[in-house]
Amino acid sequence: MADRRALITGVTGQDGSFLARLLLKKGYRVYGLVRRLSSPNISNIATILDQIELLDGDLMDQSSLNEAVKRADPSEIYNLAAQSFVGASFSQPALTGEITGLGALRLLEATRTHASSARLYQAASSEMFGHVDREPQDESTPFHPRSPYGVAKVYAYWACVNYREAYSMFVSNGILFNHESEVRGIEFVTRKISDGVARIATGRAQQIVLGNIDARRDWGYAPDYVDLMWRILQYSTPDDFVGATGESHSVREFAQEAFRVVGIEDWESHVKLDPRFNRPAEVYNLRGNPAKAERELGWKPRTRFKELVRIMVEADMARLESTKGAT
Ligand code: NAP
Ligand code: G4F
Repeated sequence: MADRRALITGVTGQDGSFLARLLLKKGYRVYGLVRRLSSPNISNIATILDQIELLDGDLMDQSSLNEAVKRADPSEIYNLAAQSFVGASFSQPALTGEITGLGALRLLEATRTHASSARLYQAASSEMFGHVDREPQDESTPFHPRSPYGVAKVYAYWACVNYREAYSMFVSNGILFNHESEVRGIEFVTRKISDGVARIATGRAQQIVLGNIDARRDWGYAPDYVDLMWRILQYSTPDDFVGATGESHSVREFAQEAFRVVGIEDWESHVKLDPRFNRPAEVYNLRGNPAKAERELGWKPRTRFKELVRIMVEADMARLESTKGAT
């Protein structure tokens, strides 16, 4: 087997840490791009630090990306780094555009110049569909982004298509719907709920404060989705694929199910609504059609909604149990 070398941007994040483990299992040599922070944020990759090589770099900085690509000399590049929180993109729109949009372009340039035969995966998003005019959404659904984050992802998506067409590079977009896990960032609604429910169940808190609980999302489990990323880069040609479960549920249903896992029935008395968490423009309903990924790549999400909620709530309960006495 040829030397398989992968460079992952965003390796410290949810998806990056699952993908690094998957690629290590497959025998890849794994390089992870990390940006300089005053307090290193490596908890998600702590157990594999001795098996991967970290390279300094930032999607805001072209020369660091050039150096990282040269050093890793990768056969595959996974661009997972982003300012990925939609809520924050409204308060930091230009930063989000720089990292999430132009950052992808900088990585494409580094790849074109220093590793033009590498295959590149771009973490595109169902947020690009935004204000949808049809359901379910698939690869042919028009984009109508509703946030600076969504706008930046649309830019990155088209930059990838352009590099594919202009330079014949192997660049593919995975248009993934929401995927969550026990290491999901605490500001995202699913983890905010699973953590909040665990705190309430263990007597540490009384309430969870949420925004629009009627919003609906197509939620899957992150380990299933990093497998899809890998499959997309093994395909015969560069192409774009939707990754989704095909089911949508409301935030309200997620909360109700999470409270059910810990045996709390009067869940509504523990949920307070606060317009502070509403967005200037909301994406009300997303549901994807993963038929192309299933047909062409043999991919199917394995973890369904109730199982996902249970995994997340039980992980937060276990974490709180192991830190008894702490808040
Ligand atoms: P995440 O947990 O927020 O991870 C984001 C990663 O990007 C972190 O490793 C972060 O590093 C890194 N990063 C941020 N700014 C950077 C910069 N300027 N230079 C270099 N690295 C930077 O996100 P995720 O949920 O794993 O998602 C992975 C990717 O998929 C993202 O691009 C996201 O937009 C996209 N996506 C996610 C979903 C989903 O539901 N999870 C769905 C569709 C698309 P630090 O640790 O230093 O902050
Ligand atoms: O969990 P969220 O913040 O995720 P969102 O906005 O769907 O974005 C995630 O999925 C995208 C894929 O479609 C990714 F591209 C993106 O990087 C990210 O991973 O919010 C989900 C829904 C929204 O409609 C939001 O308005 O939940 C609603 N919500 C209601 N109360 C809340 C809250 N969201 C958050 N974060 N916090 C709340 O209190």
